[in-house]
Amino acid sequence: MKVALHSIEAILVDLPTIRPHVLAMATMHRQTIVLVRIRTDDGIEGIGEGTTIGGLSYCEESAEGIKLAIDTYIAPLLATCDVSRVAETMGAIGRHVVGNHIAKCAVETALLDAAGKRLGVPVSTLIGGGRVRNSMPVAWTLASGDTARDIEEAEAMIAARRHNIFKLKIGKRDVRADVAHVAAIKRAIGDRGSVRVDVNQGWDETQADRGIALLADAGCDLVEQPVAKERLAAMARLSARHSIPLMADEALHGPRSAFRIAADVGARVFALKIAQSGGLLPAREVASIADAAGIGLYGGTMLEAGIGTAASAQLFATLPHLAWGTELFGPLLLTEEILAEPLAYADFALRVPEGPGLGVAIDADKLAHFRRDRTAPTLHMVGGHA
Ligand code: MUC
Ligand code: MG
Repeated sequence: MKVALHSIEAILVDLPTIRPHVLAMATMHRQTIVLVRIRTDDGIEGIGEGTTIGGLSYCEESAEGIKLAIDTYIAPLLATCDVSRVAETMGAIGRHVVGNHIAKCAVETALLDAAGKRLGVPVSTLIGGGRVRNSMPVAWTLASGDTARDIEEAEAMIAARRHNIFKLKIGKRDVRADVAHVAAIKRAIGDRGSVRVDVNQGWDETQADRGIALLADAGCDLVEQPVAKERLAAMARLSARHSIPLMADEALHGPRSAFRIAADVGARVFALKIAQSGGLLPAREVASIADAAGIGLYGGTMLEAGIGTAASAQLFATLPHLAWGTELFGPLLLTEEILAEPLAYADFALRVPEGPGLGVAIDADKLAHFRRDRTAPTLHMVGGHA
């Protein structure tokens, strides 16, 4: 029986970060999530999240643009679909909306959450034939902008048994200063943890050649997106020249880009992100391409809050290989918890929620307090009913 859309809301929610998060392209003091709430005419509510980083400095989508794409273009398309048929619905959206992967991911997540609740199964069962793991390692990003503070933070994380994989944000200062920062942190942590870096496209090929060689000497395990995302040939040359694995992040936008990078041997590891891929279903295709090409997988984040993090975990729980673990720490970077019951982090890992759909629920009071449109909410009704 066809299930029609009853209503959809895309809500901007501004949440402060626990400290400034310093990336090559932006310093974050807060995170804005786009929370999507879909109600279907069989009385089910599905939730999703679309989140990007640093306004428009990280990619082509901003939080405000994601909301606009959903309200103006995707909501009317959803009104014509059987929304219980998630792949078909996303196919219809894909024929009319190019790009806008984060907006599509938010909507697809809400549809999958509703579908899982309708059938009484977790999203992992719906999309991946069930789980191969119930928990997964979670890295922490050291990005306070200060070496001593980063070391203190890493020590506290190891002592609390919360994280022992650390991703360092570099690419903003000159190569030598960045490498000295990484080397100091690796010296302090030693064999108690893995140190990796994310250059966020900050280097040209010559800087990358120098930087990667020095990072390998400093004991760094992985180098993420050293050069601009379009520089696939440079990534391939760097990958061939250096033994330290390179990871593609911003260069990955779903299966087609994954296929191209895999064919060009442009990376030995993929940062798999549901948002950048355009949803959990296309992200699963990216994972299959990686597996077929012998490329390792790392479960990436766009620093989503609890809903997007739970959605990512539902997918990552189904992947046969997840050699590099994940970085699903987004909710821990925020001062406020938007979920009624927070995700469980312990023993260096995140537990995948168990219940139907995403297995998480929103804290209504927190949402009411932190939504940007506190005074005038926008709810799109289909067919005029309440
Ligand atoms: C990125 O580029 O990977 C993920 C973790 C983090 O600290 O920043 C993000 C974005
Ligand atoms: Mg990255």
